[in-house]
Amino acid sequence: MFEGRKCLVIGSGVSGQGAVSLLGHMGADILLFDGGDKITQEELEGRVPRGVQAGCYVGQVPGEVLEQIDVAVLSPGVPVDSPLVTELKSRGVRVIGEIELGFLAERGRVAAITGTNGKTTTTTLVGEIMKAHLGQDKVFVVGNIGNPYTLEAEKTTPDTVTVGEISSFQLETVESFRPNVSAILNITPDHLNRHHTMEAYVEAKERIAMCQGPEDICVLNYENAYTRDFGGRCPARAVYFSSARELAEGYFLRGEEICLARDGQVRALLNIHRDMNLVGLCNVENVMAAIAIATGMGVPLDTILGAVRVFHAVEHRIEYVATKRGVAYYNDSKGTNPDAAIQGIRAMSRPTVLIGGGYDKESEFDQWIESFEGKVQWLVLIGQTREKIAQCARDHGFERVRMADTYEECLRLCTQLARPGDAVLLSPACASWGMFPNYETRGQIFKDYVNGLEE
Ligand code: UMA
Repeated sequence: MFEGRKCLVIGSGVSGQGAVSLLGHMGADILLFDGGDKITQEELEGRVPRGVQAGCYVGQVPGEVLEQIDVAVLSPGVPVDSPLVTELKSRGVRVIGEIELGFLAERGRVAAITGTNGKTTTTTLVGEIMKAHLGQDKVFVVGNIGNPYTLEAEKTTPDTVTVGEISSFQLETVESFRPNVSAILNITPDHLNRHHTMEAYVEAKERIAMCQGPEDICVLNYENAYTRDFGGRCPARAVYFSSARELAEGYFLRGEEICLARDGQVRALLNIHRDMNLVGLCNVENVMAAIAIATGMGVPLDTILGAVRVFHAVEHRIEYVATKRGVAYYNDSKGTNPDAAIQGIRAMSRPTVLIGGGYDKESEFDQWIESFEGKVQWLVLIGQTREKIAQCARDHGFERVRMADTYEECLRLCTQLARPGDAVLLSPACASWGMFPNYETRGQIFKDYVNGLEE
């Protein structure tokens, strides 16, 4: 498919390295480019996977080289409207994303999950369910979760299942990607600095089902206006779930029971307190979605419920860390947008000292502040967005705001402000970029700090 074709991989992070590796095995003539200002030529060359040949360019690709490119493969972090990509498109170069490249090598079945929030938990749970059904070595969990699709795609066979967490960044550049079961968990404003408008963000998310047909399934949240509406237009068969009302057909919450309505019959599947180890309504939704996805992939209900019962919270997502001097610490570093952070606050059952702020994605914080509802005692702010959030808090009459210049200062301040019986919650409503390389580092530093506190 790409044999002998000149392929330019843009971005040399984990996705770019995966793409180079797969293209190498496909016999492509590879060039690797990175536009980062901190990376040197030597470092870039060091990122080319062993056994693969690739010409490396830092900062700029010379015009005469651009002229020879047949295909460009974008890493998710590369905007589709960046000058280099625009130039390549104007030259008629085929531009695809790393997920599309992975899918071109796929030989098995695929379940793909997107949504503003809940993707990682749902993807991990679906992966666990599929492993319980097929065995560890028959399931690949890939995508935005951190494991590039291009590193696993060649291992797939007609008996394997790939479970992908697919972000809007990744969906912008799919062409033929066709999951057997897709899911859009919810859509709320996020990444508007990249997609510019909500319409473009929603459109990117909907691309997950773009190539599906009536024999495929798309799992959708009935309580989100965007995803509910999409069910009417979606090319796959829509299967809904709802945490707020009883559905005539689909998965819903009745009291403490997750139920399935099918062919006029309602069946209680599991109790959200007894049979689940996850907290918060958002996780009830994630579990309902995972059951719907796994059922769509042909897993028997008993296997699904068995896997749900033993599943624990994903790291950095409303993760309980420890209780020190009567204060319970929760790491929700993955609360990288206001909507996710609202779920974090809802899951708290104690007065809460909240850590907020970080990279500016042009989010609006009003609803997040409104969700404090007497539960948040103090808001401790860090990062680029702290002034904007502080102003927004004042506008909503919330005055108990403190500023910290460094993360260390912020953590110490939280410990001083929290009283026995309180919770300290890291759920910043912002991405970590600018202060940390990723949300995992932000969460890990928090956990190390908490674990180092005296009992
Ligand atoms: N780069 C360029 N030009 C650009 C932008 C970046 O050359 O215009 C270079 C950078 O200098 C850097 C490299 O590209 O060297 C980084 O590429 P990348 O940003 O695509 O990052 P990867 O390391 O390949 O990780 C990506 C995802 N990153 C992003 O979407 C920003 C990871 O998601 C994902 O886990 C990984 O692929 C594997 O699929 C992270 C993320 O933050 C977790 N995702 C966002 C989110 O969850 O909100 C969408």
